[in-house]
Amino acid sequence: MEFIVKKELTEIFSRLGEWVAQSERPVVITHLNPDGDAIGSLLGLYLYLKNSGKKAHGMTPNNFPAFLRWLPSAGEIVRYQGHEKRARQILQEADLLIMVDFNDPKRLGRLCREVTASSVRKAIIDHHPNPALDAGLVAVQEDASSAAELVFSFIGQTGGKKAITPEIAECIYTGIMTDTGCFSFNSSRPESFRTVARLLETGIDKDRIFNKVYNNFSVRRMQLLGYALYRKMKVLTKYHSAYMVLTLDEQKEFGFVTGDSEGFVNYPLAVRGVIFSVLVVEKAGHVKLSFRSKGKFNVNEFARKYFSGGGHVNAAGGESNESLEKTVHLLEKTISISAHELEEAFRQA
Ligand SMILES: [Mn+2]
Repeated sequence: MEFIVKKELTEIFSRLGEWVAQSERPVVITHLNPDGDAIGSLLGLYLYLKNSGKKAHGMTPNNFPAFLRWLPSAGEIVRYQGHEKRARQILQEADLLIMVDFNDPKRLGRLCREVTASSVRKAIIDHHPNPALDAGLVAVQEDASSAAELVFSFIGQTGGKKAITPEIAECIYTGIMTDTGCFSFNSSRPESFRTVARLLETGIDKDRIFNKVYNNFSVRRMQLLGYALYRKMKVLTKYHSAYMVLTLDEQKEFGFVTGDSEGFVNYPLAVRGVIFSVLVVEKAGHVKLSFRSKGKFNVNEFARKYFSGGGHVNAAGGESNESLEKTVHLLEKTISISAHELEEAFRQA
């Protein structure tokens, strides 16, 4: 089996391979509010380390959505929030920290202090631009479909074909599938499909994975989606944009649990003429925003500039500490400021 990665990345991976060989207690860590790529990358790498005889751990800052809990060994992930004492102990005993699917310490939430205070070796495997986390080894490839694809390259390069077990393949496939919206964006590199082909060769059932992740709504969640689209979607035709706002009261009404609004932001992009979509979710004490676009409109820049966030060209997140009302006002204003870029992107779409 051949693994094609950028040359610099091959070198970083071989050094990381040495670090892993020297490590007895590695910990794999991912970001706050983990998505499919975060959990898929974490578990894929965690399982590989465990299979290599390490006393490995996987750690998240907080809980992750129910549609990812079926993944192999998901129950072994240590959640920092609510299990601080145990997490701290694990971090104190660790001799290597590998961060996956993020490269900004802000994305660690309260776990940030523990990670930055640790003096052990740190490495990053990620596909987000502008690394801002202090680490000895930084394996970032921006044009990779997902962090999971890079984890696959690392395992393949270090452990060879046999190291990719069907369990690891399921985790990595989930990461690639979710971060590309089922291969509808971030997935134009032929190498991503070669990776998928190799994952399928391990015998995994990709249709089963799709059903576990996407055809897994609770009745209330499906009704919330219907409500959001019918009652809450605001289309700004002039700006080729649309947004939806979910208040805390509305979330309560629909028995909202973590992950329930996952993917909602993609739906307005299916409307003809809409190239920019925003989902605004009120949280206790702050407001969370998700951004998606079609084509050239850069939501990474938009999120960075106005909502202290970031991500990729077509998918990003951000937040606001203003009230919901003020946040929505700011959103409308920033959309109108971006009229020229939106118009350009619309014309090219
Ligand atoms: Mn990702």
